[in-house]
Amino acid sequence: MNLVWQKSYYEPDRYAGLAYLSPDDPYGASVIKNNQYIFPNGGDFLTGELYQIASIPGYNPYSYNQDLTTVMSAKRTYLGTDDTVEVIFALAVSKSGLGDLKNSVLKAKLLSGAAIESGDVDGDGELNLGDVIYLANYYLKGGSPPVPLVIVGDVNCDDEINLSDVIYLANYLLKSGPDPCIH
Ligand SMILES: [Ca+2]
Ligand SMILES: [Ca+2]
Repeated sequence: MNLVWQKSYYEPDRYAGLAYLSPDDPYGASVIKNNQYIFPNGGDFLTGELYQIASIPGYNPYSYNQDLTTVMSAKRTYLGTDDTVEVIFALAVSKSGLGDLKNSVLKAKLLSGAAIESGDVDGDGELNLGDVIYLANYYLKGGSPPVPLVIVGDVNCDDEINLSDVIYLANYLLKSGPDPCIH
């Protein structure tokens, strides 16, 4: 997930995040100090300053607790005169912790129509046997549904969630079976 987030200093469970959803990976993201980049200039960047920040590839966090701004930049795209490009970002806030923030971003991703990977049904960011057990519990024992939306449990993309998904996921993890599908 291409997500940059900031955590409230005063409210530990309060988060705000910026995610780049499509068309591909972002070029870079930086967290910058407001009192250095914004306020001294009357609420605006100096000429070339924003370009300089946005030209740094990768994630460049600034982790000191103070007033901060997040800048995220896309890869360079070359367009003809009649071309259009659709770029989708998501802004999310949460008062219930980082997991809730990530789930909100994934929901936004689904709603935007962007591709979403299946398989991490417990939403912990990893694909492992815990997901097989979680999915089996959901289907067989009425356990908690896959998060953030049930669709991530349909790992073979046949529009149903049933025992074949549990087996498919187990095969992938234990027997090098095919990858969980992308919706
Ligand atoms: Ca997982
Ligand atoms: Ca299925």
